[in-house]
Amino acid sequence: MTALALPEGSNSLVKKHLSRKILTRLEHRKTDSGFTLAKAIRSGIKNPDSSIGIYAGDAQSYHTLSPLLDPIISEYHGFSKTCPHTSDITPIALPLIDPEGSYIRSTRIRVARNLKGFSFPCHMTLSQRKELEQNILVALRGLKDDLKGKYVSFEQMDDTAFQRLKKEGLTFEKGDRFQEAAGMNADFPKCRGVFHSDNNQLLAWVNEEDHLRIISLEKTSDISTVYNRLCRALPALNSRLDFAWDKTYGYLTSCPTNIGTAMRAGVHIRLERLASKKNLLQVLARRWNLQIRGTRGEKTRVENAIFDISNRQRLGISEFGIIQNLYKGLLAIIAAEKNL
Ligand code: ADP
Ligand code: CIR
Repeated sequence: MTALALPEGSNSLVKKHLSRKILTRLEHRKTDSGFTLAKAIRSGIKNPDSSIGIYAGDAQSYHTLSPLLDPIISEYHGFSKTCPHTSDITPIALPLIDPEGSYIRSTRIRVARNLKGFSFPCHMTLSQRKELEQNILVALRGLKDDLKGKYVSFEQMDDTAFQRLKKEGLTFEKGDRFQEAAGMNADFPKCRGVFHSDNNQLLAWVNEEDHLRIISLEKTSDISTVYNRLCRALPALNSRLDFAWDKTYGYLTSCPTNIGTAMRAGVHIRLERLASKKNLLQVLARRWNLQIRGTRGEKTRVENAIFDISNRQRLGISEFGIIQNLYKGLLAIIAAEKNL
């Protein structure tokens, strides 16, 4: 058994696609920053219940480890990298899905971004994390009008302030065991923090799973307003920051499930009746290529029948395509809930 053996019984995509042949081909490769296959699959080795089990340590990983990453990407996104990825981040106007607020509690759209020239969070030194945080802060300070706000550094935050941010759903926490095993929690909480606009509708998480998670959210079903806020924030940040991008893989992220648009658009929705008809909900979600997560995020449980429903595919689809699927899928799910 080689040191790179993935656990018996694991159903992760990395286990499925890391054949002996690919292992032999990749085990001695290194990116310019020194990232290797062994580092990339640490999380999958440590966590037999991983669904994916691999993270990229820098932009170059997507090319250096492509014989392994490409089949994982194709299987997850249902899309092979055959044509250039195109981005379409322009304002939209869709009617409210749930004007009475009977089902949808909140809408949240996030994109992940990493900065060109820096390794990704599972493969960074403390001094790189510091430099990155400083660059990001300069860009965040440039946000204007309703987008302007303040940055709260984890190092300076006391527990009361942290609990307040947590209660309002504005902050992230130390990474879970998947991220821990990948090396993402190194030097935590140093150089981590949360920016929130004065109205708490725009957030930027710094040095979490990706250098930046840019999030637009509010407690309504108004997908257009939430999306359009992101459409304003992204170019403003992009004018000061150079994002890691590849013409076929789109925006490059730590987890291969996030490349492409790097966007997750979703709602918290209370589905009292469908909560006891999970199979029907899964059928509807699959039909619209949607993913169901727990109330407190990925790999958490559904509390009080509040589901997190969002797009699954991020590559091979435009940002607007994601919003359209989500919109139509949610209309179908709400109609099914009403009919039960
Ligand atoms: P990510 O969105 O970064 O991929 P998670 O699934 O861990 O990862 O979600 C991050 C956080 O966002 C969690 O605390 C989750 O409860 C919160 N969240 C997700 N969707 C919504 C939503 N529609 N409204 C409010 N909070 C949400
Ligand atoms: C895993 O492999 O299970 C974790 N690293 C989580 C990856 C899943 N991410 C996702 O579905 N967006």
